[in-house]
Amino acid sequence: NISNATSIAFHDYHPKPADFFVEVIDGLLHRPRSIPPKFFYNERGSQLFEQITGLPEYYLTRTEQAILEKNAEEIARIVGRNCLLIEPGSGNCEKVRLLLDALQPQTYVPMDISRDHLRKAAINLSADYPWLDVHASCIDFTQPLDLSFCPPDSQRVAFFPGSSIGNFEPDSATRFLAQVADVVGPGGGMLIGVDLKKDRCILDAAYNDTTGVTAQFNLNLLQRINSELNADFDLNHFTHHAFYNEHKGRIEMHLISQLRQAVHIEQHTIEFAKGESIHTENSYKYTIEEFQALAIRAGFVPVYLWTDADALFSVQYFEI
Ligand code: AVI
Repeated sequence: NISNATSIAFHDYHPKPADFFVEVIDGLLHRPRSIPPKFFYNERGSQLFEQITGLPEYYLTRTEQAILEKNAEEIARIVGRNCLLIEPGSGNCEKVRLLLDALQPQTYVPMDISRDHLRKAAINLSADYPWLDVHASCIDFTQPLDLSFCPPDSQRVAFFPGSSIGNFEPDSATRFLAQVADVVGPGGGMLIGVDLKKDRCILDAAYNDTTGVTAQFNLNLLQRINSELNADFDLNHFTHHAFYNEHKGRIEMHLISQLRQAVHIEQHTIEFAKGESIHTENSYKYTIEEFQALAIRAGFVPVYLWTDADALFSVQYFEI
C-alpha cells in the first residue's frame, strides 16, 4: 500500500459505515420527511459538489481559498510552526496545501471514513510534500482517536475548512467542536472556515445556480436511493427548492413532490402529497459573534480571524 518513493503511515480504525437503508427509511417515514446530507457524497455526488465549488454563484470555496492564500504567512505566525495538524473529513486533502509551505507542520493527520480516497489523497499529498510526516487515519471522528503514533509534545491544531460546520445543527456543531477540543487538548488550536450571514440574495443565488448543478446535486440523492436501495423515485416528479430561512439563519434545501405519488423502497411504500417536501440539507450561516459564542460553548477561546474584503466568509482561529 505504498506507492513510488512516497510513504505514508495508514491507521485503520475500521469506522462503522452508515446504514443507508435504515437512515433513509427512518428519515422518509418521519414528518417532516428528511434525508441526512451526508448521503449526498457518493461518486456522482462528490463530482457534482466539485462542480458546485467552481460555480460563479458559489462564492464559498474560492473566497476561503483566497483568504488562506493571502494570509498564509500571518496564519502561520499566529498558529505557530511545527504543529501536529489534524484534519477531520480531509477528503482530497487539497485545501491544506494552501497552508503547508507557510505553516510547516511536523505531522499531518488527514482523517476520513472513505478508506480508498483517503489513501490516494494522502499518497498524492506526500509525493508533493516529501518533508511532511503524513499519518492518514481512517476513522469516524466520533470514535476515540489514539494519537500515540505522533510526537507527544507538539502543539495539536485541527483544520476544518469549507464551512462544513454549517451543515451541523448548532447543538451538534457545539458537541462536535467539543470533541475537537478534546482531541487537540490544552494548548491546542482550531482553524476553521465559517460562512457568514449576508444579503439573502447572495445566499439564495449560491444554492440556486442558473446552470442547475445544485439541483442535480440535490436530485442525485433520489437517484442514489433508486440504484442502491432498489427504489422507484421518478426524478421528473421532484424539484430542487433552496432558500434562506432568515429566522433560523440557514439555507434549507428540499426536494418537492410535484404531484401526489407513491414511491417504493424495498418493502416500504411512501405516499407523497402534491407539494410535500423532503428536507435534504441545512447550511447554517453565522455572524462572527454567533460563531465565536458557539466555539466558546465548546471550550475554545477566540484568538484571531481573517475575512475577505466583502465579509462573505471567515477563517477563524481558536485555542484552548
Ligand atoms: C459542504 N457544504 C459546506 C456545502 C454547503 O454549502 O453547505 C454543501 C452544499 N450544498 C449545496 N451546495 C453546497
